[in-house]
Amino acid sequence: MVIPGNIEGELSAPYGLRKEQIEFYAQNGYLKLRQVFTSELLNYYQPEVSKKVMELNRQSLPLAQRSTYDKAFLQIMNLWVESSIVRELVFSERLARIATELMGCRGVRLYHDQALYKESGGGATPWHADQYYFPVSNDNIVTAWIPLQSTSLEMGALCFCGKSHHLQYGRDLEISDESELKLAQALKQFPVDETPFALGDVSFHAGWTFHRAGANRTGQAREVMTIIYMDQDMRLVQPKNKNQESDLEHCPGVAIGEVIDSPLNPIIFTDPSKS
Ligand SMILES: O=C(O)CCC(=O)C(=O)O
Repeated sequence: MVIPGNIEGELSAPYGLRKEQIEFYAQNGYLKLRQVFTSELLNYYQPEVSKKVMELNRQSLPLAQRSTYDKAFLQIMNLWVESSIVRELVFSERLARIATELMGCRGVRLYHDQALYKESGGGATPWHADQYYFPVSNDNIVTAWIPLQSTSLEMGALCFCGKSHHLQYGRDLEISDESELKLAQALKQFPVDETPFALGDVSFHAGWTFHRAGANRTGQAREVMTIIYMDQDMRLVQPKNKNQESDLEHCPGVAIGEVIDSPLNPIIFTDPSKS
């Protein structure tokens, strides 16, 4: 299918990140950006992302019978491999340039993408930091969270704990009832950003920033696409827990100590002035 010219242009044109926004990310470990994409673009990709989620979903248990993790969302990874249309969004230069500028590295490669669909009645996403799951050599890893509809707190908008990327406590906690309980206590000293997302808003959070989302108390699924970018020079390290062991599947054929340069981890953007 041929991509409409205006959408192609929007995917690649720079967003125009300001210096104070880069500073906010460095200080707080996350950044919420307004109107990164138009509703036209998101409404163009939403049907394909949803189609792939439905096709690839293997979760068939009713919500009441699932674990806390599985109640939080349907999680479908690496849609870009399954759909040439979703690939266009995941390879957006606009998004990858933002990730590169926020982390101050010379470029970014894909760790993986994932759709996170919180069903109507789906549970809360407990407090956690993503980097607990990643066997990587430095902290330059960031998730872009891209809602495919306007997302209220009632629907499960993502919330961030500002400055929590400096906290060492809780870095050994997987997503669970335990992480929710222990981190809710430990994070009381930090400011929480709990605000809705308009359609077009996109957030970026660092690997060690603690975040959560409430339950979906609306009658509509909360449809979100995410892209995890890492420093293009990131190396694989020895996994430190069973979840990092499982995440090796995202870096096929890469040996411990090597740059994560597998076919599943393409470079999406390199800053021409730093290449
Ligand atoms: O979408 C959610 O509920 C959680 C998202 C999240 O934890 C992430 O993208 O890192």
